[in-house]
Amino acid sequence: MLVVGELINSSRKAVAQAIANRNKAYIQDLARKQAAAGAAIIDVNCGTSIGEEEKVMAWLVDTVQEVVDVPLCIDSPSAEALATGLAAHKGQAMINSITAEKERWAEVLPLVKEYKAKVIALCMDDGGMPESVADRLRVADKLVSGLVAAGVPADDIYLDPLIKPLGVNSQYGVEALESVAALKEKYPEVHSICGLSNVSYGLPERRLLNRAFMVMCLTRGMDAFILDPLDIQLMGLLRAATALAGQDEFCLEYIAAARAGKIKA
Ligand code: THG
Repeated sequence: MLVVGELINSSRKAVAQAIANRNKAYIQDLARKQAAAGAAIIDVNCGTSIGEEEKVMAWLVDTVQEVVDVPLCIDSPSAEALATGLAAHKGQAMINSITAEKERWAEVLPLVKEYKAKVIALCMDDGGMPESVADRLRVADKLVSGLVAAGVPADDIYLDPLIKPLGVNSQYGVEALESVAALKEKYPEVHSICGLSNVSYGLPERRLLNRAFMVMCLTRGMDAFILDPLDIQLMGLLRAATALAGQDEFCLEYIAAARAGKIKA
């Protein structure tokens, strides 16, 4: 199970503030804590740095890589910011994200190839957000065949079905889960990933929904999550469900996490 730590994201007020003040200590503390809690990759997003996102992304990458060994997930709607982040990054980065939208595809694919990066591929195209399982499969087909044709190894591809808020439509949870299963069936060699927070948007006690949704996605074949690794309940469920799904030989990871105090009942 791959955990991408989501906390260094400027949509969070404290992070936006720290980035604006170039507060290295705050960012580095968040990086260390997430890596220690089990994040194998750390997402970095500075979308609120309007007009200077390119410069700030390079600073953010340097700042985080100064203190942790894990690779980063460079997260931006701006291809220029992705490029400066990737240029600053040491080791194999992950790109968040490419889509099948013509313009996005054309600007991000060259970066995936140049940096031999892992890539999150969102199941959307110029028709907008997917409306059904069939929509996601149709777009995933374009994404996977296009990426593989460009020489990207299947193992570096992470399909994101795009999770919509359950509060908007009570079938959005089921639709997402069926998409995960269908993607796994059709592309067994490709990974799938999602953020957990969209599903609970607008509902109370969001972490309960995020935690339940993570376990349900995992049972349908999802093998990576963008999440808050400092949520010890969430990480406990993730390690437990991974072991129960037969993906943790001799329960070694579960036992190690418990011994290190990283998970707790
Ligand atoms: N797929 C992909 N990328 C993504 C997402 C996804 N990136 C963004 C998001 N979803 C995952 N990242 C975050 C980062 C921070 C928060 C949630 C998701 C967060 N949210 C607070 C909350 O939920 O309560 C609100 C913000 C705040 O604290 O001010 O912290 O699905 N590919």
